[in-house]
Amino acid sequence: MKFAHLADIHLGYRQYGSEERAVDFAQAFKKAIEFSLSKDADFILIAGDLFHKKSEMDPITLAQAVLVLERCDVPVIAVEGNHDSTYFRERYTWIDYLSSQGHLINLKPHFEEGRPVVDEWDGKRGSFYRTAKTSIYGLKYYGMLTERILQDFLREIGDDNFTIFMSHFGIEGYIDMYGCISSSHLYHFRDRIDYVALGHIHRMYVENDFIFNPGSLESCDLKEYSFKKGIFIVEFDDELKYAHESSFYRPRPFRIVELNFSNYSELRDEFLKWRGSGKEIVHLRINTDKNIDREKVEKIAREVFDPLVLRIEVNYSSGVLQAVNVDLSDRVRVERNVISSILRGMGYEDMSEEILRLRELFSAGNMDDADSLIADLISEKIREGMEEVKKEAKIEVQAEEDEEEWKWWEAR
Ligand SMILES: [Mn+2]
Repeated sequence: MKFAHLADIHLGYRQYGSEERAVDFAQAFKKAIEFSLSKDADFILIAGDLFHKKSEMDPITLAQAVLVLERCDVPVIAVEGNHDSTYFRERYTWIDYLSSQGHLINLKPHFEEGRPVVDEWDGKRGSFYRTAKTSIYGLKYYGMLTERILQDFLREIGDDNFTIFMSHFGIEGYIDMYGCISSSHLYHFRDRIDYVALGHIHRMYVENDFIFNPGSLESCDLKEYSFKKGIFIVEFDDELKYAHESSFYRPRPFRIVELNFSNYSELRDEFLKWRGSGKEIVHLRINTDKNIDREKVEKIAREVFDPLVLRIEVNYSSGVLQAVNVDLSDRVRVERNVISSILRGMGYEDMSEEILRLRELFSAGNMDDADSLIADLISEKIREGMEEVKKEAKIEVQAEEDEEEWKWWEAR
């Protein structure tokens, strides 16, 4: 039995506004699938974030997914990631759409009385799928509720043959990222689960030949450039064998150049030392204590680097501002107290932790995590609001929906 494990494909990501970057993501996906098929995989796993955006689908991105998936003559089994899914709002996702068209199998539980129900894939829905020698259980990303749902879900996993648990969340300790979960929840079920297939963190890691995260294929962010990325090809007969593969493609190169500015001709000489093969994503960090002409810098950089994308960051701080000796932990503590007391005064004390965290994420420029946190907060507030409404009106919303609503997506 052999399978491929992919994650974090991010189709449709026009990084830095570049159409070519969106093509890079699609090419990487195509090559990863072709490679998996060439290795005779019996099935292919996509552990979340096939698409970069939850909505705003365009025909090219959809075609990039469909044209590749169409060529797969083995099952492709997926879960939704934070980029694919909108948590609890019962919305039809693009992964649901691909599933309804037979391009892949989208595993996710449904809920009864707030608990996940783990049932077998029936051709339209389900949260586990059986092949001849393997059971695959899939749980999508549920924001800040993932940890709680995970514990309920794992208890439902049966003790079959080779068992894979696939989901989309980070494990604590690999990267400083919002929403990571302790791996102890998974080890608790090690007697029943043979392979944990994760996505979310865009960097490869393997923990005790049990928890596997392949990393993304391309860099979604400058800081991801040095991460080890690729896919796993996994084989199981009597023992587990695996290889992390990335030889089948070449991610777009990033070039980060940091230097101190003195004059324009020296700048050109410095750039020449850093020149690469062209069509790279070039990120310049220029430290200076005088005003510089950005357009002039850009013109020189374009001539030297012939970049696909050029980004220029100018730091005027050097030599102008002197560092003030402040105890950072003290400053943070004072700031937290001030913000907490303001929020308390405004009746928002229950949200002060989240607001402080948001402030940290914004100041670190970590917009992706800030976006996730905001989406979580909103969905949590909507959920709380819904519960209040239900309590007050004392109506069984669920029963009514079941009878009245036309489930058009089932009418294939
Ligand atoms: Mn991702």
